[in-house]
Amino acid sequence: ASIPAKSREVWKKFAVKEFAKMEDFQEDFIRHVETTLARSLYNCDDLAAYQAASFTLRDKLIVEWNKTQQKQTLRDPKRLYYLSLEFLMGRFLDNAVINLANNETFSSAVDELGFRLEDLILQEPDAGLGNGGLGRLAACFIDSLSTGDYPGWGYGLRYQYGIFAQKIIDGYQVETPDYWLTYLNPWEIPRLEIQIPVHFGGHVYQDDAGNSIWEGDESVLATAYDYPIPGFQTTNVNNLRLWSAKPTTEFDFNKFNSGDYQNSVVDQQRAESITAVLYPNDNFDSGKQLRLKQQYFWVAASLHDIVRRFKKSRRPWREFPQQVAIQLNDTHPTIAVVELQRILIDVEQLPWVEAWGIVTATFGYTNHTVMAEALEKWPVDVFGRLLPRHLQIIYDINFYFLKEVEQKFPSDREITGRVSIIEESSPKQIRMAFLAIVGSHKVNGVAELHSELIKTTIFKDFVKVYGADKFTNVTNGVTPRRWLRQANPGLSALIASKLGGYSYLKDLSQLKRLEEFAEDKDFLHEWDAIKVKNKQRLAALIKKLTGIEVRGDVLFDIQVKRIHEYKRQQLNVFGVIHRYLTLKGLSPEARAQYAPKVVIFGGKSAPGYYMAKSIIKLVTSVGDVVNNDADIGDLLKVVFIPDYNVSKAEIIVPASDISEHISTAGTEASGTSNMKFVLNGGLIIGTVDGANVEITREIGEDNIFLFGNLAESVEDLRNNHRFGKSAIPESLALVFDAIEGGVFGHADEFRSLVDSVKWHGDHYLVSDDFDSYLEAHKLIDEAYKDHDAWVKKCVLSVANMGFFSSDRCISEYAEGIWNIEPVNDK
Ligand code: B1H
Ligand code: IMP
Repeated sequence: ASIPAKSREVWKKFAVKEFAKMEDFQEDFIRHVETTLARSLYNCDDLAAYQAASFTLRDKLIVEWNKTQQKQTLRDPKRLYYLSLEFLMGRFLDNAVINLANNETFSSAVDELGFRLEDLILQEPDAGLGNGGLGRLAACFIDSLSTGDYPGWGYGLRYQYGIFAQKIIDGYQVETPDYWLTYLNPWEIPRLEIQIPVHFGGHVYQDDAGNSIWEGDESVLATAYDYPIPGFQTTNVNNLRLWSAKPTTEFDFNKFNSGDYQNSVVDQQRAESITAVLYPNDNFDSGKQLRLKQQYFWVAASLHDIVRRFKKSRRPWREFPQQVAIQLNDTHPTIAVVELQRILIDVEQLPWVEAWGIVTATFGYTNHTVMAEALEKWPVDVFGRLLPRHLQIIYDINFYFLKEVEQKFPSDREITGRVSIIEESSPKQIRMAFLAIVGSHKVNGVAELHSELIKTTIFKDFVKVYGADKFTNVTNGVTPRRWLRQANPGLSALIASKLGGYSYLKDLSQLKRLEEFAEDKDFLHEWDAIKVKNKQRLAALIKKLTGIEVRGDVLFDIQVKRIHEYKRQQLNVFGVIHRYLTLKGLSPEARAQYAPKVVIFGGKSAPGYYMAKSIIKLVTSVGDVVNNDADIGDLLKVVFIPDYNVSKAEIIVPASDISEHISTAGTEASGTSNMKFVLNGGLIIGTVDGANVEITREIGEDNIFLFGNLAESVEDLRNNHRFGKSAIPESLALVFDAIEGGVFGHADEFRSLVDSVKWHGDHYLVSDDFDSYLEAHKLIDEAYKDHDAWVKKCVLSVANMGFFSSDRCISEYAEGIWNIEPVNDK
């Protein structure tokens, strides 16, 4: 309800003011310490100071948030809703300072109050509501939507436990829960008055008019927490709305009347478990029933909110797709397709065909993986018990779809079985990716190679059914605000000094002008000095976290990402072992020909993923041997950084000379850390996979170390293994001999790692790519010796990375898929 006209003068008189001056900020800060936090100058520690500083910025954000939302409500443009089960946001304070305030002014204002901004930033726990690339991509997209003035909302879940914290104990990964909400969280605005009922289970019956009525037997409430998302150099502030599950205030009177008070409370508490914890799997579908409940809870609440907002402008339903675009981040929100159809036919009483036309014009689906074990399927019986009406609708969708397919291919009797949304296996399963394709108007992959692969492999029959135009590519990108300005203040300032300010962070193609400085000795020198500083910053972190001392002036070779067989950290560690054995076999003089190097690993394994955990153990065990070998000294150090997360990435990424993106060709859909590393002036070693292909095209073949077999050969190579036609190369055999000989501790611990290559078909083609991998590392060693030439390569690479801004990515989605436009006063 809005304030009556006669009272508005009072409101305007006391509206929150901008803070232009340092003193304004300090005044607000102290007010928050004394009132919001109920502290004083006698008991204000770093935590309280972090909170007060955050509340101060948040006030400004909320003012702009309100203006943005009011403007959007008034203009009522088409809006984009990004549905993602993961938003891997990291910290907010640092980002808000960069986007909202003058960094130096803010920092000295904090200084004068007796604190250091860097210390306050460290008080904030990461918002780790995601697993890896997919979740961080959603976070970058939200940032770019705000920066580009797009009317876009994110919808997700407010997990109480984010991705677990990883401890390394005796070389093994141990998971501990990430309860990140211990202290007051200044970055969220609880909207506890928003309470959307969500139902599960029950049964469906027909009423007298023949309508289907779904009566659930369990209800919970979805309540909203809003995160204002600032843009860079704009006043536009979008909203990320995360849902939290709460018990209904209604009481189960049956239990109450039978005197079972205790149990009726227990039932209510169960509601909260829906949003308790993020499933810690990356590229893997665990198929748990609670996960399905999370999905429907989130989708139902989000659609309710979207439909409510649409209805405010009293437009006819057929205009829904002109007002609303919904993007499905992977198949996790696919039930939204069914839920919208249900709302339209069961609640709004639209005819099926009209409703289905609206649904399919609204949704877009982004696929992020071709790996079989990651493709979501739900057993029909599990699904039907939780969502009986939705199951009926899925059968109807499939019925109409298959009829269409039959008409189109009357002589092909197999195709309907291949494209059916229901897999006729036992048990029968719902193929969520197929449902997402049928329910959307566009399907996109996340890098060129990947988008080609989905058309020729997992979705090839759908290309026949719908034509190739339904399938498109939008290559991923990353936000240069967090991944350059925030992570690497030194380099971004140097670039700003050459390009005339920081506007390049909003138009990353401006980096191209750095090419003019590629021969400038002073510039190259400054550039290199920044890299060394970044490496020293990382060396200090390594010392703090692992106790291992590494030099800051040697080659840093880094692989940080989720631990996964397809990402092939095992290839990397086998290569490290090979280098170690080679060095050991040389005379001290010959050894001195090698440049010293630090090999750094980091990343989490899914808690139940045995092979990934073995890889971690092998890395730490190799480190224990190599780092303590007097023959080796500084020539080789091996480090595993525990608990890799967004805020650690901000320190690690700017410190690489070389980073590794070495997945089996055809398995990594895109990768986004490859982009972050190159953007920060590191070179990469990689396979011809994911976005490595386009990075190569942009920066030039001379500036990247590519190796290994191509995606097109993978099937044949796997077959060769199956029929005993491949041999382990000599180089790798030596590595296996050392492992099996107990050089790195009990061979049994690494048995399955070695055997999967030697005896079990080497699915990830480690043996096929090993020699080529070693060759690429030789080239790296050579290239690094000519240091000036190396730095020049780095500069030329950065100059050509403009394409990989998530701003470019969002503008492609906006034009090609969402059909939305910026809302601003320009
Ligand atoms: C990516 C996932 C993923 N692809 C299932 N698929 C999950 C699948 O919890 N689950 O069930 C979680 C995550 N994540 C990644 O997406 C790709 O592997 C990367 O190559 C890509 O860069 C990233 C963003 O597109
Ligand atoms: P929603 O779209 O209804 O969720 O509203 C989101 C925000 O938009 C609100 O919190 C207001 O800031 C703004 N808003 C909503 N309705 C109106 C209106 O009628 N006039 C101006 N602003 C509005």
